Amino acid sequence: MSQEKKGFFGRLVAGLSKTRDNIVAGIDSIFNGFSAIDDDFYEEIEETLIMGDIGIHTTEAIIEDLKAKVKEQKIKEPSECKALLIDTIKKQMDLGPNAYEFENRKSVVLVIGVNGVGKTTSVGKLAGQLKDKGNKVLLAAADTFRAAAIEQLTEWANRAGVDIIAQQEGSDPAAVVFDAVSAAKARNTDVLLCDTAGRLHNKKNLMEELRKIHRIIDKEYPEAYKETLVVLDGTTGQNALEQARQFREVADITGIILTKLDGTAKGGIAVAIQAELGIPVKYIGVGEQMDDMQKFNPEEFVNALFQTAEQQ
Ligand SMILES: Nc1nc2c(ncn2[C@@H]2O[C@H](COP(=O)(O)OP(=O)(O)OP(=O)(O)O)[C@@H](O)[C@H]2O)c(=O)[nH]1
Ligand SMILES: [Mg+2]
Repeated sequence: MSQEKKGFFGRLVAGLSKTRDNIVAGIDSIFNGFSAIDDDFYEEIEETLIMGDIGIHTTEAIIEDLKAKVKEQKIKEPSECKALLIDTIKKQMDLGPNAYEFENRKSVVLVIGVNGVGKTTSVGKLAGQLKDKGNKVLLAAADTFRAAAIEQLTEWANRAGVDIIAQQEGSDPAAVVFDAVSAAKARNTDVLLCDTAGRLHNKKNLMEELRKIHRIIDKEYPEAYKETLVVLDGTTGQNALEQARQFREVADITGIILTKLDGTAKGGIAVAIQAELGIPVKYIGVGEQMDDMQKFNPEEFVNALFQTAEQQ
């Protein structure tokens, strides 16, 4: 295993330690503690997955799939079910082939989400990482609700070494996006990343504003590839799922950035989001620094969650 990979994996595992303690310790004791595959065995697995925030519907689907495989492969030993369970979850989390297409095209990435989930931080991290890969990146400070929001994004732009388009506090966010799109076209920018507000006077205003921003991008930059990422705070568990549902009503969400997995017992929510909403988790945040965001790798994530022996 390369040094780089080991570093990432180590961090991922460390970041998910609480999740692991909750889910995996439970799962392991079930796989080792039962001598027969019976209803009690399945019930215990079900309960453990739900406790780990994988969600009722998703858990039921996982259990059904597991039961079918056990029957089909005539498995008798509870311990043999662990690999099957892991495979089932990995299959649910598949990202599809075009998950990161926006990196290779002239694109606009809109980053949305409720307040405090980590939008601005994620935009900053993404800007730095895309720039390092040779992309020409521009930021749009479309959260004009507070002056501090613009300052915070400006700091990230400096850290990442990319340009930013901003206006003063209280200006129309759609106008900022309009300016940013013009600048992106004029400067031959590869990726335009738009930070947005998470809090307005009420939720209706927020959703209206996002619709308006979408319209501007569609009208002024129809040739751009569009990516809309919803940021969800991994520590909020099932609430995060509900937020994703609400944002889906105003935008064609193409992916999720799941943040704060470094301090949560609820990483299982990633599985639930993918399975219940069909929206892929594309990035995970595991800290506050530039390189504390990683592309989501279902294989590694599920292995980290269950800490299978091969990673030791
Ligand atoms: N531990 C940890 N903290 C994070 C992560 N992502 C963001 N944060 C922190 O969460 C806090 C909120 O992050 P912001 O990026 O300001 O969130 P936001 O969604 O832009 O917030 P508003 O603009 O107020 O809606 C900051 O203190 C970040 O440093 C993460 O992956 N892990
Ligand atoms: Mg912000």
